[in-house]
Amino acid sequence: MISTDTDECRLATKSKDFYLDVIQGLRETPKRLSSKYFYDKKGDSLFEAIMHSPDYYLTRCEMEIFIRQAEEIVCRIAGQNTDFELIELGPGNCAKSIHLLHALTQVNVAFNYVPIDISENVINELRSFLPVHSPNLRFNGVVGDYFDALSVHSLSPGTRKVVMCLGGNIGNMTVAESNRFCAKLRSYLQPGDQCIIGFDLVKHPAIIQRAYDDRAGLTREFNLNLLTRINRELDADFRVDQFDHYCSYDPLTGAAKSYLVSLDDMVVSISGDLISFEKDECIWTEISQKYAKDQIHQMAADNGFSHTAEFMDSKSWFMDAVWTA
Ligand code: AVJ
Repeated sequence: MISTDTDECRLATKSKDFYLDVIQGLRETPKRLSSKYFYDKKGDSLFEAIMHSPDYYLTRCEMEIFIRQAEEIVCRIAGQNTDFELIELGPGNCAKSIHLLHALTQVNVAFNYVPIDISENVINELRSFLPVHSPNLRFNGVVGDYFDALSVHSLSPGTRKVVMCLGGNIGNMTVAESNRFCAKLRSYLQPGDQCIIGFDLVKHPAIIQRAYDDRAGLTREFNLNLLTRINRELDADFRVDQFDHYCSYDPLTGAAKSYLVSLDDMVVSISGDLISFEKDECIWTEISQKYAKDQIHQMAADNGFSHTAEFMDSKSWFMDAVWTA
């Protein structure tokens, strides 16, 4: 394997950011770690398992929307009959969007698919999968930060844009952060451009609670894996068996929050920095925000979009909203 200076440099910067985020978060009160660090190799495969878990409904619901309603979604985004660029933020294995891509190739409209992901792995997988699966698809994968990639450089200026953010990824932001994200997204778009955003909807609290504390213990393992990753990549000595997974859903705010609970008083070294934990102290590791339909309509309006269409699964548990700038 050949590794160039820039590769090594990028790697070094990456793990430095990870280290700084971890140390800063654990020095805060209350302590916190960012859910964006869940996704190392083990985390990716645990998340894959979660998506297949009977207790985790989000993926199945959104999949149903894309399987059953792809043609209607296509009407909303390709109706104008102009060429466009279909940009997907965080495409994963593209299992949902592939249905939309197929439906789009059935209608007479030219488009270029641009998956953008921070993970080089994800983009490389798509580079080998897409040409086999959809030989006629024009696509151009981009590795990078969503907004860096969205800035005109990597995209064709003047071409109409449709930006997808599926999977309830927006749920990993607080409501305030989501509003900032939508406002920023809007600032990269021109009137007539669109976005398709996946929102997990409020529902019986017990269903949501179960999704983030599944009976097979996959979410627990997924949450705890963050400590294993910190041990390995940041030379730390967390005793992972001395932490518990805890999730609580608050129906009044729509926030499902996950925590790691320290089971004892302890001191942990992270690359030589010492962090102490009290028995029962919690590290907040994730938010998965749920939305009421009205809140989604309001979020569109507040950030310069009109809420053009909405697509829901048969249980009305998940919504893909189409917004027009
Ligand atoms: C990938 C952000 C949609 O919050 O539901 C799954 C991640 N965390 N189980 C979510 C997750 C715990 C997931 N998203």
